[in-house]
Amino acid sequence: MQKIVILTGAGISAESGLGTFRDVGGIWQRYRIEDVATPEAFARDADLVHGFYNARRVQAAEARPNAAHRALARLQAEHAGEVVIVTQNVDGLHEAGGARDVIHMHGELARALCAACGGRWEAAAQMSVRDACPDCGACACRPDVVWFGEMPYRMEEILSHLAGADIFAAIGTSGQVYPAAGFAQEAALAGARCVEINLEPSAVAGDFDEVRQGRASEVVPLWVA
Ligand code: BV8
Repeated sequence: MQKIVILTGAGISAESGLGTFRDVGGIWQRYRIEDVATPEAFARDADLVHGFYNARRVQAAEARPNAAHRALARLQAEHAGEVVIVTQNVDGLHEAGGARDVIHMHGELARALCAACGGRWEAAAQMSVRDACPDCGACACRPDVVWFGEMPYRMEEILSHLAGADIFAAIGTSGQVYPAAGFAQEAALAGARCVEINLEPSAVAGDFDEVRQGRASEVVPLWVA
């Protein structure tokens, strides 16, 4: 069995009703990254940042996985140990669709992080910086997501998977955020065949051997079959 590494972005959750970032009307057209998705923003106005993530956490909790999430879970189940899902998404829809061991390189809305001691715990639906850390008691909690200027999680592990990939697929991502946008080149260096599945060609479509255009819930089940 060939090793398959899959990177997903906001586009795979779009049909589950969760907003993407850079499409028309996207999140970054309604909020400025500098106001809600950097450590400096959090230091400046923790309540504004928590409000931004609290609203998304409620939305994500109400969302349901779509056929694309379920198709990737089937692929994983049919090829135990050979299919790695890396997601830029902070929702839990891959797990809700049956996927296992998902690598959340940009963190998870469902997790809280203590900025004082590094403790992590399950986030309440509505979080505030005044919530006391269950480990150290400090009131310094933040969403456990990776902001711009912060190192994404589990990068060594991800790069190791890419180095051994036979197939790399990027699904529902605009290819505008690094290091994720550079993964196709990493995989190609290892000799992997790279496939992009997206509504429109991404900013790095040229890094792929094949580009399949369409909605994830339609194209991914066909690609997995
Ligand atoms: C890092 C947080 C280094 C959680 C996100 C200056 C200072 C510091 C860093 C930089 C800098 N300049 C550049 C950088 C690097 C920076 C970067 O890449 N910036 C870009 C904007 C140029 N990257 C970073 O800062 C990263 N860290 O470099 O650290 C370092 C080194 C050492 C030590 C310390 C640090 C961190 C990046 C992570 C930032 N956090 N999210 C959250 O709020 O969610 S990233 C943000 O964009 C989103 O969260 C998302 O995860 C990510 C990618 O977006 P996409 O998922 O691709 O979504 P998008 O809307 O863009 O595209 C959706 C696509 O789907 C579209 O193409 C659309 O056509 C398609 N689609 C829509 N519907 C469908 C569909 N496809 C199929 N079916 C459909 N139905």
